Amino acid sequence: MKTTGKILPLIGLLAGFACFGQSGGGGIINISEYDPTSPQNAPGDGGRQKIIFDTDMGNDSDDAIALVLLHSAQREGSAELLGVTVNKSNPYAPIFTNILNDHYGARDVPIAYLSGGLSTGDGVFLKRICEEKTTPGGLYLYSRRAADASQFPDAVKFLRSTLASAEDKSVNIVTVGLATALARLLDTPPDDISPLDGTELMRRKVRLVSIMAGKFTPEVLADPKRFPPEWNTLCDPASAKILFEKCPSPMIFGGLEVGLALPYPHSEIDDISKLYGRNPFVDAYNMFAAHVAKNKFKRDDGRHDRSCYDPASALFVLRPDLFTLSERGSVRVIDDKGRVSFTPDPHGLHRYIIINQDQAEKIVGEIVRLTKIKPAQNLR
Ligand SMILES: [Ca+2]
Repeated sequence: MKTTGKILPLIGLLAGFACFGQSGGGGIINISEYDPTSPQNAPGDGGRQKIIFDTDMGNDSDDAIALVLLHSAQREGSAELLGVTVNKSNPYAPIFTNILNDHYGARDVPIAYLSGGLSTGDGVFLKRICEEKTTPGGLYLYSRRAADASQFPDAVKFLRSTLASAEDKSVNIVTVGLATALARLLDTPPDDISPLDGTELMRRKVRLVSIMAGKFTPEVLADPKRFPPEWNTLCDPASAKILFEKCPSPMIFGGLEVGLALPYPHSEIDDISKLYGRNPFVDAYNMFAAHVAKNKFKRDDGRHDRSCYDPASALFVLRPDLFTLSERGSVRVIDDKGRVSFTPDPHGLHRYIIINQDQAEKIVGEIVRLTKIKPAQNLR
């Protein structure tokens, strides 16, 4: 079951809310004091943040929320999406990503695919949406450029080439799935794409890694082995360990508790559906909500306000002013189940996100605003 890691730990939900209102004892620092990328902190190119979105698209619907958010931000001018790397090794995952890109007017945004990864299932909605036809035996309901996953370039080569051609410290990586692709990137040697190895490429080119991974409530931090691991690190703990230990770039961790505090109202999805008609993002949300309602809450009404784990990490790059960060430190994978620890360290490259109720409401408001902007497909 692909969703249990995010859904099951109700204790994480309670702990997540319990962390609201922290302000001092743990060395909490406001974003205004956080400047890991100085003097490169100010985005170039007219304020547009260059972003690579690294996703396990299909394991949850919040990856789709995050990608739609980034497409809207690109249309508004605050983001430039350099590409999407799909780290879920199911052939429908890049095709669904292709469908979303096309529907939101981002046909030119490259998609790359990681084969041989550890997450391979069809998930709740990938195959259903990708295979839906307008009539039996007719055309696909949602257009796509690619007929199959073999048409997408390799994710690790794509990461190397995209970073190699980027300006120094200009690229934000939003990674919201398994760490497999980034771990493989870090271990790449120099090649015909770049004389730099993967670690050096990241050191030179990456401004920030905004990652959805781990749990950082006071209770979990005090004794992480008492709690189940978070889904992304659970799925590929070996790659998470490599990424956390070797990544030379600042990393901002959005823990499970952050997403749990950010429910995307199902009523807003109903609005989008009424406004714009059939939409692959709406379909994914509704199918996953029905799945959670039935399997987690034993209800058949299909209603569930999906948690915004991944959208939080995407929005952080664009609107860091909406978030608060922990002190600096070091996040480490501490066992083969993907549990993580955080050790304060004034020279550490890692911080985790902390939000209070007021911040949560503002963050949800901004996520909803961006994802309700009219899809390009519906402008025709
Ligand atoms: Ca994800």
